[in-house]
This record gives sequence, C-alpha cells and structure tokens, in this order.
Amino acid sequence: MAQKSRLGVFALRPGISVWVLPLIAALALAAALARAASPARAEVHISNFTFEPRTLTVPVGATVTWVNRDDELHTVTSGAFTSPALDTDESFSFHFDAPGTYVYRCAIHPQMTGTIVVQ
Ligand SMILES: [Cu+2]
Repeated sequence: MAQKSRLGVFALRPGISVWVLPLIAALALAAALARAASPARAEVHISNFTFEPRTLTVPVGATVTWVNRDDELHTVTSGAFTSPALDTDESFSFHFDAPGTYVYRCAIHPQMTGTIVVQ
C-alpha cells in the first residue's frame, strides 16, 4: 500500500512539471518577443486639452506620433523636438534615438504637458 502511494507521488510530480515547465518557458519567450517587438511605434492622442497617455514609456528607437483630436490648434514642443501647430486630425512624429526623459508641452497652452520616457 505504501509503495502504491509513493508511486502515485512520483507519477504526479513529473506529470505537473511536464506541463508547467514548457508553459513557463513559452511565457518567458513570449514576453521577450513582445518586449523586442513592441518598440517601433506608439501614439499619443491630444484631446480635451490633454496628452493621452500623459506619460508614455517606449524603447530606444521608437517613433511616437501625436494626433490632435481637438478642435483647437496644439503643438508638441520640447527642447528636443517641436511640431508646427497641429489642426484637428493632424499629426506629428518624432523618432527617439537616445534614452532619456523628454518633457514636452503645448506652446499654445503651456498647462498641457506630457512626458516620453525612452529606455
Ligand atoms: Cu494646445
């Protein structure tokens, strides 16, 4: 009887690891691939006098595009980049080659601020 239950334990444990280890490996691989593939492009929407998302984190090499969804003119202005005044549905893109924290604002409405974190 004792032998049987010991066998049961041995049978169960490899059974679990056979399923769990490849699953963990697959999830880790998927996460790594997602990290490697997620970079390229991201969007910030300007609406209701707000940059959304207000803080965006992207990898080095990403291109961020701001799209103005307001009926007001807005700009995307920082030390590193400056857009022209964007009318409704117009957009502006910037390619981030260097890591850092880029704080920007709208030159017309300076209370509108946003941050791009490049890492
Ligand atoms: Cu504005």
